[in-house]
Amino acid sequence: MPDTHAVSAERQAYYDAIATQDLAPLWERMKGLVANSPRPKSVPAHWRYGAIRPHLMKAGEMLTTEEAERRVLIIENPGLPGQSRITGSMYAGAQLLMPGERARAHRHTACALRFILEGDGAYTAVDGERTNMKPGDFVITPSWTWHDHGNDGAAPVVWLDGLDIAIVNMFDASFSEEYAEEVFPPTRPVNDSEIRYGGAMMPEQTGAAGAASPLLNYRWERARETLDAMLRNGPVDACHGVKLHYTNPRTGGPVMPTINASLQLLPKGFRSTSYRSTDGTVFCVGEGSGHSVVGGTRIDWGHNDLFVVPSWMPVEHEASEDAVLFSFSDRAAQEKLGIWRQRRGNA
Ligand code: 1HN
Repeated sequence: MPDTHAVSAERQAYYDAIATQDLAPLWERMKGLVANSPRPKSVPAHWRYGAIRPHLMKAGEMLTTEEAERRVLIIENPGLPGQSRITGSMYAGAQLLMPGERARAHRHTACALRFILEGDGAYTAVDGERTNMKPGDFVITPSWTWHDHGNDGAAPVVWLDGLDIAIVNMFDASFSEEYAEEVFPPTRPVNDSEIRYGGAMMPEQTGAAGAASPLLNYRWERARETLDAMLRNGPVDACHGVKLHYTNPRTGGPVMPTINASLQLLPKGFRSTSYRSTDGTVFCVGEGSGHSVVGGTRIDWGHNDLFVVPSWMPVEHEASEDAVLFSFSDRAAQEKLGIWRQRRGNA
């Protein structure tokens, strides 16, 4: 909060004088700079898939992917208007590829994730390896990898994009370039990384682990089965139900250096205990329905809806049928910086 106390004429003259030298008094600003606890500008927010989808389909009629490069509706937090952010640090968008369409090859320093919402005919290619994408699959595009998308199916394909653009821009470290051709030449067999890394075993290899996971696609089907078994076998966590973090198989750590992503199952009738953490989190409903209370705001969600829990706001979830929530946040970056905190319960 800016301090609004009255300032004497002498001090004001002093502040005006130092301002001409690009100097400012910390004692007037300290409280605004260093909060006692997080004061996120993002607010609890909810987007129904049924509200996004018609607008996205209209964009599908209005413009081609050649025109758009990526045909995406940015999902923007109402507390951060015009900033292309869904939380303080994360970008999110809903992307549409119509049958037969391509989205040309490019790369950038920001890393990206996809969570597939609808349609199963599309692929993403990352540095020459294609992976076919089905609803609920979680796909990564690590920093500075060439990537293009295509839809070879008969139906529109829609997915959620998440990127760490605001983090890269905070560091003024953004680079990007277009590939000379529309499609980056395939250099690996389709789904090669899934074959090598997707089975809880790893190829013999030398050399250090890279910054991001070598596995490009984490399948819905496998994760969903695991969640079911975890629910049957217990225990069920009071705050999270049963929850899996997508990990880099070479390190056990998060899939990409800045972003953590997870999938959790809330069984029908489950009511979670209050939870808060410093990573403002984007949720996408992979299955089922229920509601969450986010900092006192009730959000009633259904399949493919999105909602946001800003940093340090308490959240409680309740499932009206078995529900699966996908989520992502900047927790990976915060943990590296040693600043991530969580609080379980109301203590
Ligand atoms: C991007 O490269 C994609 O590759 C999607 O599909 C959304 C938003 C901002 C910057 C780059 C993609 C993006 C993006």
